[in-house]
Amino acid sequence: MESKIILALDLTDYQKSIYISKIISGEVYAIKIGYPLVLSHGIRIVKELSRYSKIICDFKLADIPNTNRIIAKLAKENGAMGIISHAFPGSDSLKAVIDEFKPGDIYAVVEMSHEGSLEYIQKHSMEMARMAIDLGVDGFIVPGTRPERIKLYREISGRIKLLAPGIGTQGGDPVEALRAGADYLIIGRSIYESDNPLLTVKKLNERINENL
Ligand code: BMP
Repeated sequence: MESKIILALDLTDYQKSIYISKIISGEVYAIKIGYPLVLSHGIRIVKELSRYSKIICDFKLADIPNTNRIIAKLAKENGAMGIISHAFPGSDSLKAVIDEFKPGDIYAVVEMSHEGSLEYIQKHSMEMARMAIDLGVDGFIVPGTRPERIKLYREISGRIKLLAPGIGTQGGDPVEALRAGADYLIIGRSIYESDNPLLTVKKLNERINENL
């Protein structure tokens, strides 16, 4: 069975990121990389790691359409399979990412896993989700820390994939998030900071397969 796990590789260490990507790639659906790695080693790290795994660029794009487009192009040219964009800057900004990055997968952040997400983002999350569906995104980032919210997104999302971060270190439970309707779990520290990341991922995959 295909793994439900997307590894969040929030590292700055080059050797460690290559090592973990190599050993873990066969056990995860994809690897998500973001500013920690790209600011440390440049956009070429996307190309390098895409030798081992599908890469999702977590750039949380939140700019005017033109700037979003330039960044999405860089991710695409360097071999990213997916890109994460914020939805809150509005439909024109998100559409620019979609137009540039297709046929790659575009995932829109509609709600976040941390407490601060309740202050502003959550208040408009359903409107943002509907806008993103209309524009044709492939998936949403939804809070793995709030399974009851994942259920709501599942109800309105149809074919749209739900990717849930916040599992493990932030308190979310993998099985609960998947039962609530998540398609994939984004997991970082509880894997790459563990003593044996490969064993940790294997055990997580086993637990998921046994409980779904
Ligand atoms: P960790 O499992 O170490 O908490 O990592 C979670 C990953 O998911 C991080 O890369 C974080 O930036 C990202 N993320 C999140 O935790 N919550 C969100 O709402 C959106 C995210 O992209």
